[in-house]
Amino acid sequence: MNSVPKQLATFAAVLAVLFAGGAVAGQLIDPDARGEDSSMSGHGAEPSHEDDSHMTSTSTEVHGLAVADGGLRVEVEQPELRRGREQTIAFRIVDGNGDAVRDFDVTHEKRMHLIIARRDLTGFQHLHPEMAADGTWSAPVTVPEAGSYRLFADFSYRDEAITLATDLRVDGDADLKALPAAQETGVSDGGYDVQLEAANARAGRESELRFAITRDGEPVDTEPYLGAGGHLVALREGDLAFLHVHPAEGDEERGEVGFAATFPTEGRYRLFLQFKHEGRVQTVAFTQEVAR
Ligand SMILES: [Cu+2]
Repeated sequence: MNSVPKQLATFAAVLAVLFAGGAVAGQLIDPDARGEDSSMSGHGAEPSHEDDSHMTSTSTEVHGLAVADGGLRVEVEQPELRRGREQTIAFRIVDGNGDAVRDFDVTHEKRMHLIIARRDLTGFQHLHPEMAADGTWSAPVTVPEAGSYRLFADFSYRDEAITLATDLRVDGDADLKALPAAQETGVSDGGYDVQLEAANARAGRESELRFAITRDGEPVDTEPYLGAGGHLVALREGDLAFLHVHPAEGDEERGEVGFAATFPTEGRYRLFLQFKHEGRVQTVAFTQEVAR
């Protein structure tokens, strides 16, 4: 796996370009020049809005807000799930002709990363579905709590990182939670203590996020998970914009996992750190405040 660091570096560079470039590119790119979107929204013949400062952080640069992007679309077979029972979630990624895409690139050891999170940023799940010959992805899933959820299909196609998202509904009355206040310590679902260091997280520039992992006070050296020391998903409060980052290179202090993340805007984000130890994947969540 000699190529992994290079892949990560490339991926990080792509992210950095996508997010760091957002503020500038939003001013430069004609939002009507995006092919499908312009015809769908009926703006093709209208003057562009590139001088409107509100356009600087549109979904053009922020991932995971749209069911269709980059000429592709996500279609979920059954977006209504029953609470608390295992069922199959199935979806396809289709192109402009409605044909299922099947030749995905491998990123982080998988061709498809499926993330599910409730609108209040609880109920995070990270799954790796399997693809049938006809291009249908499916995975068993159990969602214990009712409510409105987002499904994120995160993948790479023809060397372009794409995150498509759509709604899922889980039956029953939802007990929606306020986002927890920012806190530097958390406990994973398997009982590992995690300390977050994220001094000076600022919008639009690279921020370093370091997680120190201990169990019973002893530093824990994580095992490789998806080709790295840990995996981090960040979702923005309010719209669940999706930021998918992997460890920065060359940190690897004992018991620590470090990430370089570029948050597109100020605001609050929910960070979902996953790491592997003793063969089990641990998940722990943090609220991160990002300043202007
Ligand atoms: Cu994944």
